[in-house]
Amino acid sequence: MSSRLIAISNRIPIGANASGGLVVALREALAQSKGIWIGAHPDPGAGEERLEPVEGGAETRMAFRLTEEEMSDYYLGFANSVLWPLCHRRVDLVDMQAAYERSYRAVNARVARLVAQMARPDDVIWVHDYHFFPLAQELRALGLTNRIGFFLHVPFPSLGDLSVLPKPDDFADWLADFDLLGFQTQGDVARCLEMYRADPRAEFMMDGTVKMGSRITSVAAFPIGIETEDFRAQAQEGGPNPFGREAPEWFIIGVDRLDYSKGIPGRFRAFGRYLETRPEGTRPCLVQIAPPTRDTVKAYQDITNELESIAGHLNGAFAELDWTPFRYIHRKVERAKLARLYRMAEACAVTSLADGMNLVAKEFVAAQDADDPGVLILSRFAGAAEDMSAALLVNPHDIEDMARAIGRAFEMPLAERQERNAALMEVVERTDVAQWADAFLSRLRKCPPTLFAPEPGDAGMKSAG
Ligand code: ADQ
Repeated sequence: MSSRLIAISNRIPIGANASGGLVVALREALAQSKGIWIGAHPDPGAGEERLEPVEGGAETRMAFRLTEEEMSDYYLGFANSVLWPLCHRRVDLVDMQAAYERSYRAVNARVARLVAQMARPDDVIWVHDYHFFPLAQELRALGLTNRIGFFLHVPFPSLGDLSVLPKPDDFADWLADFDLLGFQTQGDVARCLEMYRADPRAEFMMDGTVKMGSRITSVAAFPIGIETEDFRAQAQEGGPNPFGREAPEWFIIGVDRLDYSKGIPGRFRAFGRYLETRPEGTRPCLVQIAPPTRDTVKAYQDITNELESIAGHLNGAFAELDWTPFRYIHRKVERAKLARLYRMAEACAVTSLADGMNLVAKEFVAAQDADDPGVLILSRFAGAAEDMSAALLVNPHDIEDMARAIGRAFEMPLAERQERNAALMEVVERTDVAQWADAFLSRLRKCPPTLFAPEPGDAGMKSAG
């Protein structure tokens, strides 16, 4: 029987129409291997020791239920109030509580038991994101010798920041039980290797792998992308003008989950600064689409209030009876409409203070008309900047720098826009999400097999291959 793929992510698509790059990429890979996708059900339960089938997908989806307490302590707590700020260089926002850590470990241990119940020895296991850093360790402790890979969607934390964890050395141990660690950028790979370099237990092998005890782990970058063709087709399809009769003359678009890592307040201030210096008679707009997330966490309530206050203040200062420079939409927009908005926009601002990749940057480029493209303004701190250097790269901590970039975008000659767009499009096509999944999985399947599961609390025995 051929090897199946088991994918594990915190969020699992619900319903037949679930879309999004990760859904499509994993769905294809899962369909090819008759695989299984395991994730947390959006509705809480009693924390049962069983998986339940989730209807709707062509692939097999199985969900576990988190209790209300786990939603609060594991998900909103350790994952999103400790690990998320840690990975996004905001250790000042880390809210460390013993109950959070306990819940995180307990959920990972339970998910490992559930995976172990269904995994066959030759299944390949692909774990996604910071919710499951210790999952391989838990699986190895249960005796699994399968190939287990991990992809981190967010930035790898810096060595100094890792010290905020209750037991920083555990972090390297957790990761060492994966066969392959995949990151968004070379910068993330470098930070991970720096962590191992600082750890006297780690040894660097000739082939670039890292050895901890008897465990050998490969570390590589796999920049994620979007469904480029599909998104381009949606943008080209046309449809009603999303603005109706209120279309702005000239606009710059921002699309983000409302998160402090996305640098939205700085973007608003930079646009305000640009308005002060703009050519006379022009009426540009910033259209910001930002649906709320994790809004029971205080840091998220703070950013919501901050943005409303800046937008209100700047509109008060600049708006006229027939012109509102800030249009701030606090909800989700369906993808076809989003694609059209990107295509209509003169520019897109991605000003993250830290970001694993940032798919909005790629979506904006894919949606452009190559003959008359808009301009991408991109933070140097988004993973996307590593490959997308043909964008107008900005420092999101420097309001003047961003205001200047907005001015440049509005004035950029057609030939330069076309040239930059062509270079960016080449990147977006090359890093398509299907290629990303293929590259990761084929590398994982080539990792040397683990021969024995580790003794509890100690290193595993793995062939050096
Ligand atoms: P996110 O932090 O969610 O993802 P991003 O990569 O920009 O960030 O993806 C956001 C997605 O949500 C995009 O597809 C975007 O179109 C969509 N979206 C945002 N606002 C929307 C709205 N109002 N309406 C509709 N759709 C909206 C995490 C990491 C990123 C990494 C991705 C993928 O934080 O750095 O790029 O995973 O690995």
